[in-house]
Amino acid sequence: MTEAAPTPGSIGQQLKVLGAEVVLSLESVDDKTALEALRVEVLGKKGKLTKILRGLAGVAPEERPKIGHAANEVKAAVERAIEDKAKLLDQAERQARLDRPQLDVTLPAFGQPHGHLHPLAATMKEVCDTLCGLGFSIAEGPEVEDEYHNFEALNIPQNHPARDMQDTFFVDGGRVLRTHTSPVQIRAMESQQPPLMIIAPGAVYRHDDDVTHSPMFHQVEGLMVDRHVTFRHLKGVLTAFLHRLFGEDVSVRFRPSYFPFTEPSAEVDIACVICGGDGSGAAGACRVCKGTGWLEILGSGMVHPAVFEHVGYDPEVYTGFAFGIGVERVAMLKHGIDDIRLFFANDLRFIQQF
Ligand code: 2NL
Repeated sequence: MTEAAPTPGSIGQQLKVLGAEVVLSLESVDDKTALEALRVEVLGKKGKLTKILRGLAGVAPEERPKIGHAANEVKAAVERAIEDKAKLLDQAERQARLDRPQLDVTLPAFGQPHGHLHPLAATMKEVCDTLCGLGFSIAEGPEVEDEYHNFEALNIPQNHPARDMQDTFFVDGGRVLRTHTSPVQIRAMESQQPPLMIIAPGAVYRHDDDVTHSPMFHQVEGLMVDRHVTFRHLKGVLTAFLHRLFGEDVSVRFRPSYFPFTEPSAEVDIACVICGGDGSGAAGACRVCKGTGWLEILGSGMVHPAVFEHVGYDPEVYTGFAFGIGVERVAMLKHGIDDIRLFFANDLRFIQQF
């Protein structure tokens, strides 16, 4: 069967049908993508309109202008309809945006993230708060000291190894970075008479740098001076201090020791906070106390009479005890940290764990 030759009538009919189809299709188009697809389907190079107009070839030449005119009208009408629809879609989209719930600027803001104390600052505060609770007051002094207050007044003689270049940072003019906070206590005794019950917290400096030593670290020293202060006061106060800091159940022991500025001197141990004093860990000996069951936590002693002479206290009238505790060491033992440098690297992955 051969196809009937196209007639002007049938092409005109097809154009009309196409126009009606577009009007109908537009009703169900509800976004820009579908609209563009429809435009291409009708007006595109390979679209329905082009396909219909191919039939013009078989139409008598004198009839062609009429059909061409009709085709242009349909094309213009379709373009207009699509343009109108696009405008409608834009409008609807804007309205939808306006209808969406608005930002309520009266709502309360999100809270600011809270920081927290550095583990060293927290340990320092705990140590100082505990000692203040036992009656000590805080004293402060310079970090750059003269050799007299850092060494001489503490009965550390000129040729003592502690004064060595290897341990001490020397500044110009015979001054040093304080190697302990004892000079703060020397200055306190120089400026006031007993009774005295002070602690000296702060940064100190020693020429030392490895896993357990930092060139700058922190110390809290304590000093109690009055008539009739004895070694029993030292033992009682330091035991109470350690029980408050590490728990009332922790065992405390005093071992004989030596410091130039105290006589007699004692080092104080507590039962290991990690293994509880039995010396064993997951794989053999406890990592922290090395299997001894004990941790050295502070140094102490009765103030040497030569120190009292230097500050003008009569050693026949006054006695006193003193002690020193390392803040980094306490923090490391408490948290099981094995490298002191972690405290000073400012790596948030470390700091935020506390
Ligand atoms: C330690 C040892 C100690 C002192 C510090 C002191 C201060 C004065 C007079 C006498 Cl003004 N003594 N301080 C006494 C004994 C030990 O510290 O191992 N610290 C971490």
